[in-house]
Amino acid sequence: MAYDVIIIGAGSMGMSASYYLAKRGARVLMIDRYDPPHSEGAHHGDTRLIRHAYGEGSSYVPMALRAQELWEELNEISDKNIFHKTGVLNVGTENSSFLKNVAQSAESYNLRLEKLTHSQVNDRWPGFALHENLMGYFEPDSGVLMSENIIESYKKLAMEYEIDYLPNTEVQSICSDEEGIRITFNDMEVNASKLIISAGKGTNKVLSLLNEQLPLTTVRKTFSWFETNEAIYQSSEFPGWAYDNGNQTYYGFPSIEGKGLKIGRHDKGEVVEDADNLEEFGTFESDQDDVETIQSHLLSQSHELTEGKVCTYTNTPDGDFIIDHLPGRENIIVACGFSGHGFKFSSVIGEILSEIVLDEKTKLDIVPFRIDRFE
Ligand code: PYC
Repeated sequence: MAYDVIIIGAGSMGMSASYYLAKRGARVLMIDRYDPPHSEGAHHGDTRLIRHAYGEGSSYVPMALRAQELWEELNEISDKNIFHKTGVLNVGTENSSFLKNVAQSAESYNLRLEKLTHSQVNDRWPGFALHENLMGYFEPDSGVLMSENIIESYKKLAMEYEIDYLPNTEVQSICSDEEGIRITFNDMEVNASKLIISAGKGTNKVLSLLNEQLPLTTVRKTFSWFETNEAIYQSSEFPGWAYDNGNQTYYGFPSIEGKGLKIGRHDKGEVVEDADNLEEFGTFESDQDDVETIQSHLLSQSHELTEGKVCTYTNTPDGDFIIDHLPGRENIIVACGFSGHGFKFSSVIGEILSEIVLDEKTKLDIVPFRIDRFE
């Protein structure tokens, strides 16, 4: 059978693309070497933040706002919980470039944003104990996405549109020419007009089948949960948060459905050569020390660690994404290098990938994500 599109990689971006393409009538084959959601990539650990007043730069705001609309649509049609509107508190020193970007993003796009001193933060959320050199910008309309529920929901919806899905399958070869795409796996060959490669940390391994490589670095990251039953840390009372002091970046979540507070470090991490064999949580002293230190720095109470996990970021040299045709191969589209801040956009990136595959002009600007910026 010939497909309109084959998607290699059924993580957050590939799964969402499969849904938006199938919904629009495309014949889709999706292949993954695991069966997402799983713990081998970048989408596990229950939760991710969505921030609208974007500290990484205001050019991301239109994407964040469209992503939010699509999350709300998914919330309506899924039988799972997709989004908790907890709000997000962005914390830092007043002159940090992250907070300046947050304020600039809100001003440029007329977003609701409250500027708070450290004591206003501590009075409003007794779970915080910010030092006086810190301040906060609270965005009330953003919050927490349930990442694994999202992957399961897109998968169920895409299957209802009768995509073909091959989990636990490794692609053996890819051939692309003016006739289209041919791939082999398990000694079978299938054809398609287009190919999306959205294989996360496995992207360069897939690209090596085409003798291509992109400037991607895989980094081992950790995140942890801390025990708390206190009302002040539950999602009805406590927001998601992002902290940037210019040297260190952390993020955190309220306790959702009794799971405890979740905290992770966004900067640092170990560059890995073999991304399929990560050292387990606790291998490095910093795995535990980092998040314990930040608790005592930002929160009014420290809590006991109950669980820690590892995941990977696939980083580009500039921290911005790659969403583009592979140079010289108009029928291959690559979506990768989400650099630890992509999940919140996965709904809109799925929509964008569907527009590219269907030869439409994308509604949002994806020029900043072109591959030729690295030349
Ligand atoms: O981009 O907000 C974010 C984020 C949270 C956890 C990892 N990245």
